[in-house]
Amino acid sequence: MKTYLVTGAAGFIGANYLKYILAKHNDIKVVVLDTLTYAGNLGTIASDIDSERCFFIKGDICDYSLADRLFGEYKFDYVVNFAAESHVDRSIENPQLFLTTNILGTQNLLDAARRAWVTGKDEYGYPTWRKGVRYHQVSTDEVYGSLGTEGFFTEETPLCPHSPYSASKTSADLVVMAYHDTYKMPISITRCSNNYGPYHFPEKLIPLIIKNILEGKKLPVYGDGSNVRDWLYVEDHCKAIDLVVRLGKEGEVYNVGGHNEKTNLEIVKLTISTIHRLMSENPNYRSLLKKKEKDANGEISINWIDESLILFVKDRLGHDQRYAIDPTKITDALGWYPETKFEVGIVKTIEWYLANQTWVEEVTSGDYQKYYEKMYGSR
Ligand code: NAD
Ligand code: TDX
Repeated sequence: MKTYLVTGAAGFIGANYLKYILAKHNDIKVVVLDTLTYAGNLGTIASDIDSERCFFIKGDICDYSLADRLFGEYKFDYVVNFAAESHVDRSIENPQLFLTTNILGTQNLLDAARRAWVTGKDEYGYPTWRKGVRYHQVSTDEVYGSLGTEGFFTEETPLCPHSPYSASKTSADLVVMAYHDTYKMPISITRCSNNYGPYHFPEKLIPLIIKNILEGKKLPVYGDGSNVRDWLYVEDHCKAIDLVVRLGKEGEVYNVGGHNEKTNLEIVKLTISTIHRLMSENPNYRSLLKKKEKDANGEISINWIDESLILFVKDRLGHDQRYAIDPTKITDALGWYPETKFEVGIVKTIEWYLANQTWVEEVTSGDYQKYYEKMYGSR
């Protein structure tokens, strides 16, 4: 029986990971630590929490005494750190929060793990570690910076972050590696490309576009929409983390990506046409639209759901042009590959949002409206 500390599991990827490992492994216990920022929603994982296999603790990864108390109480074998401030645009507005959570929060967890897991010293003065423990850091392809039209990020690509968000994630990776090099701490790191799927907070491109279409709003595309992201279905990312935590080599970095490059404009156009198609095939979905004008058949009209909704807006400061991952290492070492084809994953994702509007309303009822006004005005 392994006991996990999973931080940030009330957010997008952490929640998907929590659901995945609880379904996949019967013989595990999981403690979720999440401070429930605007991006964390307890409702997302409420049905996963019980008093036998999955426990929830509301708290900050930067809290020193809380981390010590949890390590003492639960005797964790694995720490999987998802907790972070994750939105690039917000990092441009408030870098300090990103540096505090993403760097110092990581260091605090590493130190708590170190205090709990070190058993003694070897003949050279290096700490010795409890058998079978692992600290895993969930990182991002953004640490590598930006690509031109050619090439892919490998694990050897030099780190060259540009935004305050990616600089904070890079710093955290360096601290994690430093603990491996200095203390021989058993760690691993995964660096993944852009995820999409259920429970994605609607400040990020795909869920924001879906939400805006349903509300009849314009679809903001930064700059000329030519920036490229390498999209991966979130469950494939969760599978990769599960493999690396259990079977990946200590001290190693693994890149995780979908070989699925799309420009932002392609993503927005595909989302428009998919919603249009789903609403043509299933008119019941049209009741989700805020605009209730009728078409010639007396149905709620979807004639306006087209590319005229796209609005090119001011570019993101320091906007990285292209991300693309080479996942050869994790495929060769652990047999991982992106199982969900994008054409399938994007339809599944849009259908999930159409079926889960209550979740969207729940997570966007607080700070979201203020944030949206500030970022995009009242469009
Ligand atoms: P998210 O913003 O949806 O969720 C972050 C979670 O962390 C939330 O539940 C939030 O409440 C929690 N949190 C924030 N600060 C905390 C603190 N101080 N203490 C405890 N909990 C705290 O993020 P996400 O998109 O699910 O990303 C999860 C991780 O994966 C992040 O580390 C991110 O850098 C990384 N990542 C994300 C993507 C992506 O496409 N979203 C891609 C690669 C890597
Ligand atoms: O309204 C928008 N219009 C737009 O054109 C938004 C929100 C985004 N964009 C563009 C910016 C990016 O080029 O779409 C692309 C994707 O943007 P985001 O969804 O904000 O993701 P990105 O900045 O690429 O970062 C994501 O992937 C890597 C996650 O948020 C990070 O946490 C992860 O590390």
